Amino acid sequence: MKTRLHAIRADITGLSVDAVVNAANSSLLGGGGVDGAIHRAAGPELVHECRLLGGCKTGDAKITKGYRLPARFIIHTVGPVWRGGVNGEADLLASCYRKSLMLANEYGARTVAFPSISTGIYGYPIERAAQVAVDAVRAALEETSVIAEVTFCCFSDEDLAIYRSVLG
Ligand code: AR6
Repeated sequence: MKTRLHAIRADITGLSVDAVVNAANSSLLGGGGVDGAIHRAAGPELVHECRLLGGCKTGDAKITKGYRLPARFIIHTVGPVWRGGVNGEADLLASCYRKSLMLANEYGARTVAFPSISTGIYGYPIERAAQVAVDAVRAALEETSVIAEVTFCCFSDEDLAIYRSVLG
């Protein structure tokens, strides 16, 4: 099966996909950026479930229900903080995409949307992050069977142009 990869500009909280990915922090208890938007839109029950998860390591991912989102699941992953690129950032970022897709596959999510992990508050340069994201998703899809569509959900036209050029 050939999985469709595409990039759009949208607010990820409104997407009708099986799973949306959240760019969280290791507490999993909410924050700013896309994390704050997802928690606000999903409602207060989300943080109750997150409290039971015991946090999440950088590069790892955990799954919850989607609550008031159109998405059935939220996959919470913790991207690396950019520290110049020589501290394992690319491997950790790739791991976020890979672990998120493995969880989506395990839970039967056919359609998955990612925000541009680490490129906001965590400072990862967008061009580099987009290349890591696309490469990691393509590689992980070799090991999944149920995922039919992956959406890169960009928040600005500039980010969208970069993702589209990386996707080719
Ligand atoms: N839909 C899609 N993308 C969004 C949305 C949205 N509603 N809101 C923001 N973005 P960031 P990070 C984009 O900062 O860099 C939080 O406090 C945003 O423009 O959300 O991984 C967490 O709790 C950018 O392109 O995540 C962590 O502490 C992308 O989402 C920390 O921020 C990621 O930006 C994580 O930082």
